[in-house]
Amino acid sequence: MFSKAIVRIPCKALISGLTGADLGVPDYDKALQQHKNYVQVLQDIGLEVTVLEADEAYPDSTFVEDVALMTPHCAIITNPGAPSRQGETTAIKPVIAQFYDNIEQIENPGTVEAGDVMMVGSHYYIGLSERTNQAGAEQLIAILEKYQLSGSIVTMREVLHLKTGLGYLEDNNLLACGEFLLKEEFQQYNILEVDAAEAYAANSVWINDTVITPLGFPKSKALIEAAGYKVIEIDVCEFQKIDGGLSCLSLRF
Ligand code: CIR
Repeated sequence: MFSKAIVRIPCKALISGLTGADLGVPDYDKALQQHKNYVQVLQDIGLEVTVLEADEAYPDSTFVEDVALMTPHCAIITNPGAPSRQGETTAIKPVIAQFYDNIEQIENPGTVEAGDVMMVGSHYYIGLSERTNQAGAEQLIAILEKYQLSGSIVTMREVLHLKTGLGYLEDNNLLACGEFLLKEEFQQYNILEVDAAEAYAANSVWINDTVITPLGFPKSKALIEAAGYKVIEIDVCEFQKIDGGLSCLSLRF
């Protein structure tokens, strides 16, 4: 169960955030409103939310999930693989220090973005992506093991981050799409197959028995409801334009 979340208000520079999507430029005012709604939903679910000020130096800084991995025993500040995002870690560290005594750090030449890390109980799957490299994944596994946690590496090639195509919903239920459907290491889970046309909804997030899912993906919503969850839809289409999903917008712990 989670009790807290950290989010960062999108900055105006968000409109020039990194993207591989061909969905146009985000509307900043709409993004701000969507972010407010997102925070409201987290609060309604019962999380105590720390809302950080916008940071104009970093267009993608609203995607706080990527700069830290929060575990029950320690927080790990990552080392983003995207050069334009590397400085984001400096600003998040003092915030996390308010909540954690044990803070670890991924160092060069290792890179990790925590969108590539999926927690399943005390095990952490780490996707090797364009942002997370082998050295970073190995450092992360060594840190996890220091705290009696474990990690393993997942190869991938189709999506930006591991959790772009996967979402663990607890109780052995795993939302999955595309290349992840047939991966050996995930066959032990009850795979909820997200339709390829709704791939964006694979990035849905379990929070204390509620699943938040992006608005506009009815088949995925029905799939998650059929698995027994209460579902709340949130419109995050302005963030989708720059490859951001629901999980990326918060650190939950
Ligand atoms: C980026 O490319 O870094 C941002 N535009 C989107 C980050 C999305 N984060 C995530 O999937 N965890």
